[in-house]
Amino acid sequence: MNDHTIAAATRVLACNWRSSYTVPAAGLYPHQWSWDSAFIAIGLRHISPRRAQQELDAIFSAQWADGRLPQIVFNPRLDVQYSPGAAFWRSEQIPGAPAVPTTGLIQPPNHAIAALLVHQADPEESERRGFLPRAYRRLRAWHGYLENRRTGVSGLVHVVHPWESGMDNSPYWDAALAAISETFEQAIPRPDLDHADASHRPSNAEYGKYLYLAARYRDHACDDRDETFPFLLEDPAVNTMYARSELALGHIAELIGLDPGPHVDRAHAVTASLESLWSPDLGCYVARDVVADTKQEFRTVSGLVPLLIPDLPRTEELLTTLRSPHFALGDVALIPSHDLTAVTFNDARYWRGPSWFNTAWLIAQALHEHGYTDDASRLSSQMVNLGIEHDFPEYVDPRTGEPRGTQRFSWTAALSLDLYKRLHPRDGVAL
Ligand code: 2M8
Repeated sequence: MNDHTIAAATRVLACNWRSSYTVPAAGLYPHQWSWDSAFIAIGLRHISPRRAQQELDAIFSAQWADGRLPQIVFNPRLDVQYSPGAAFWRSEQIPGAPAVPTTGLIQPPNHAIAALLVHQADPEESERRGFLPRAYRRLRAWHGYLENRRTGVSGLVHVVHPWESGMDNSPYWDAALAAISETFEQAIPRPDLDHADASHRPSNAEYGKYLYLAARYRDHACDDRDETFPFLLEDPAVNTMYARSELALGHIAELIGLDPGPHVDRAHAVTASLESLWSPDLGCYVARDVVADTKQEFRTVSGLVPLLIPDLPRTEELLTTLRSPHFALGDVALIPSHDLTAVTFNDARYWRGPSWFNTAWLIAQALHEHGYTDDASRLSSQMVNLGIEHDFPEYVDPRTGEPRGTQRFSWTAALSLDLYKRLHPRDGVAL
């Protein structure tokens, strides 16, 4: 990447900008997605700290009365272009939903991490616009929702749908979905297949289960007190981002003159609870099915993301797994989303093998913070080079680096830009 290619990343973000937020990709994802926006804001802060604040403000303004930040905020004018859309969710009929149409589901809580970085990019502009106190109120309510409505006896947050993990067709969800005999009975539109190859996307059978679960949640008014909900899983990456975001929220609290203590305590409590997801056989964390009370013994990139927790006792073991033939750090184009040696590995299909730029960013950040600066720099360069070579692909084949899914994908551009700026810190921060 050079200055010319910084311009290319900037162009993707400019083309995907829609007056107050950025769509993940113009055709495939025409609305605002929650965790995408947080990753996008991390890149946008280098171009326009103000736009980065707006990006987060847009998702905050769709917050539900109970504090949840929705997975998707819909642009109702484009409802036929994505499924399931606003007409499926009918959020205007659900008590506590915001004025704008949204889904009732959530996505991983990476927002406080982004808000802190966005503030730090231009503290004066942040102060002028009152960004931090406003963000803090929204984030405290969001984390309150996770603590009060989504945390079980294990002390960990659970997801009620594969979409909530952001890693939609991860093998973690296979057994839980297989145990559900019902499927969605109506026609299942797949406008996604107009924009990406069917072999890169989840299957129709998976979509049947996805829509069944989404409709069931919607029909229970998205109320988390539904005790018979058939899908409840604890995911390592979701809980890591929650713990890490609590640390960021503690930092934000301090910056606005409040007590960081409760946030730091919460981060430590979640970190301690994560231990229950450790798999000694696999050398990484795994998901737990709360309904069946079983661990899902798969190596996925989600199980490595806890590296992002500063005082994690398992750093060395995770690094060994990251360097092993299962993830082959240094020998692959980019870290795969699933174990290269597993029978369930697929080099093209979404979150069952392909390499993603957001997880590579999380791991590069973690490697850097743990002092593995060479590994972090190598990984960052790989990511930046692949991003520019293939016009910012959604994901890539882990071995060849060939692009998969869609292109001109916003978080790929944003996070490549972020790493580039930090690798070449002329006017940015050093990695
Ligand atoms: C993918 O998920 C959406 C549903 O949320 C889809 O396939 O239609 C995932 O990769 C998810 O992590 C991401 O946030 C979303 C938009 O980029 O696309």
